[in-house]
Amino acid sequence: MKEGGHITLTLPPGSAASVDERGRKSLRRAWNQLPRCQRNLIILGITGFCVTVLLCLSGDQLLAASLKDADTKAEVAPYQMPLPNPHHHPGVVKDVPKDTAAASVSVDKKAPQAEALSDKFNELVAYGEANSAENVVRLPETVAAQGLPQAIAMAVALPPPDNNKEQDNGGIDILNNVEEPVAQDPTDPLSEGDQLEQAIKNPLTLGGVSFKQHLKKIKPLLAKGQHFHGATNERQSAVVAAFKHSWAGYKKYAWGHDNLKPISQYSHEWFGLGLTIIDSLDTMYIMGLDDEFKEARDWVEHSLRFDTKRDVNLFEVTIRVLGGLLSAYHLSGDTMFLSKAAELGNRLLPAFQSPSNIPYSDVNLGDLSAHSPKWSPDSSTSEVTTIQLEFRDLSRSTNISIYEQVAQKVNEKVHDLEKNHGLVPIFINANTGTFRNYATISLGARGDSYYEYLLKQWIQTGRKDNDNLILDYMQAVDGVLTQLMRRTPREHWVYIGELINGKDFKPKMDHLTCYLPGTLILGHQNGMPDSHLILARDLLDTCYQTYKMNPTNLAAEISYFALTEKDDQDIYVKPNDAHNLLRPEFVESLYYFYSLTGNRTYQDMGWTIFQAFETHAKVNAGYTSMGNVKNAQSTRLRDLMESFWMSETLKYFYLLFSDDRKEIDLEQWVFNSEGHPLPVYPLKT
Ligand code: DMJ
Repeated sequence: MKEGGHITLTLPPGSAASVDERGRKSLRRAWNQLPRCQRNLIILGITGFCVTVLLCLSGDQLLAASLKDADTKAEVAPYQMPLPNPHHHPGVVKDVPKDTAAASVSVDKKAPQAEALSDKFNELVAYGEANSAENVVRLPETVAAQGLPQAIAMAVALPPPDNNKEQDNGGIDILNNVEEPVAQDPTDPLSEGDQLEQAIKNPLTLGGVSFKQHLKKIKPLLAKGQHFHGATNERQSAVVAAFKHSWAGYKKYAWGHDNLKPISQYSHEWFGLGLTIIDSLDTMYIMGLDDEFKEARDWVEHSLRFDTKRDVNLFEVTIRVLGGLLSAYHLSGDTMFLSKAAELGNRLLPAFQSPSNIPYSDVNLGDLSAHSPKWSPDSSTSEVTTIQLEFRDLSRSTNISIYEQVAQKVNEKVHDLEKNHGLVPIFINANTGTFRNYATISLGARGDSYYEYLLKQWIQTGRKDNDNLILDYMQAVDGVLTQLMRRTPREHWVYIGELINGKDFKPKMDHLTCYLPGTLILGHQNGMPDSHLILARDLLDTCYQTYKMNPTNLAAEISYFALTEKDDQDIYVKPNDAHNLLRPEFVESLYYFYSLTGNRTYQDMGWTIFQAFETHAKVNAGYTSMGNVKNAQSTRLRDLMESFWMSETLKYFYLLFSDDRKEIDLEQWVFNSEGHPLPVYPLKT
């Protein structure tokens, strides 16, 4: 029955009838004349033949046949370019998709969707060509906001071609789409691990090209720079004078070193990164100290080196150096600072190569390795959660995603961990990614800025509804209110205690915790409940009292609070805790209260404290830490001027005394934990 692929029906002799010769009538007559059994046999034969043919064809051929059939009838749909796997297809975007895509989407000019898609695609291809660095994934806000299909967005974010290598399309004919591309994660054009490796191996590059080349590509994204008018009143001028005095001592005795020892008139080295210069940059810019800013800027450009083989602390270097450089960049618009920040960001990345995504605490910037602290297997919780503002800003400023990605993973990891009413233990292990069992819970040392950065990151990223950051923040403040907040028995001072071993209440509060009123009022300004504001106000009063209660009008590092009336005093300081390191936290909170309410009482409170520093901390070569704030006649000068004095304490004094309480607009800027303002970004849709 089957001959050369043609089908022939053989009818009984004598009754054979050809369709061509006799027409339908005679064929039907002949068929009817056949005996019934013969007709049945013929039907059976035809059916059997058809079944055999069907069984011989493959499923694919059948589907192709049916689709081909459908194609000829249906309107042609716009062609979606297949997504090549960037690991197997270097350079395919640059060489292939523009024309292919354009041709493909214009297959049917009548389809309205196709034209719109074509426009968007071409727009993106143009953007992709201008930003062909390997790990660029972020789209310009305007484009991203249009909700463009991610598949197409990804196509333009693929690696640039390596002209020295032959094109390897992995056997897939993209032009003819003969084989399905390998499915890929649309958020990961290069793979995070590869991006990380690339940045670490080449710390002087961004996205595989030199800083200069990369910055040229992202020119439209670069910061424009801000203008400040300088001091406008006596109090501000007094702060500027204090800054100049500090700067002069540092310049004379410690230039290029981390800190000044103003008593011995010598330098103090910690990381060997000129911390005081970098921490002071934005303060000088805001104060309008142009000459000082210029000499600091030139030192950063010509003398700051990150390639020394020395361990540094990830958190400290991130908030002081990375934050300081980024802030200087945003305020001045000088891209030299951004290049330096990018190099530092690359050199800090080894910290994130841990099994858990929780970073190691220590990084060697020269040999590009990282490890846990020498004294413990654990990192401090506040340290690993107080790097995100800076790493995110580095990503958004450079349009290179890896920094934000690694920092965001820490957020996610910590979010998933079990907490005590939203409160976190102060130690976390970078290898296991878990909190240390029975670790203390505190809003002071090692815990403080975890809570600060939940709120500030949420503000930095445009205040998304129901974001984990703000949900965790609200839960944590509830935990503070229910688990840690107490009042003293007589004078009812509100304070925040600690939970030793995660459970036993201790009525101890670090001065560090006095950042909290400022953070709480900032949160309230951004929609948090009134209970936060009430706590903020009460705690601010207590913090002020920790200054006013001492004859120096300066606060001690740690204060204790009475639990019962048996204690002599409601607030007291133990001899070993009576030192003052020129810390900023209370002045910082006063600044937020003034900036957000306009109430000048906070300025007066700050002025009292500023004068106390003038009286007790000022020495010939600068300002110094003290050993004892409880005795105005014997403060026991300690001989260290930490860089946060110029980065934070003096900056917050200066802004607190400003006639313009929005000299830095808190709607547009968010201060990092070291007092460096960074821009607030619009919400990504
Ligand atoms: C600063 O380095 C930062 O404010 C940090 O978050 C906490 N400690 C000091 C200032 O006290």
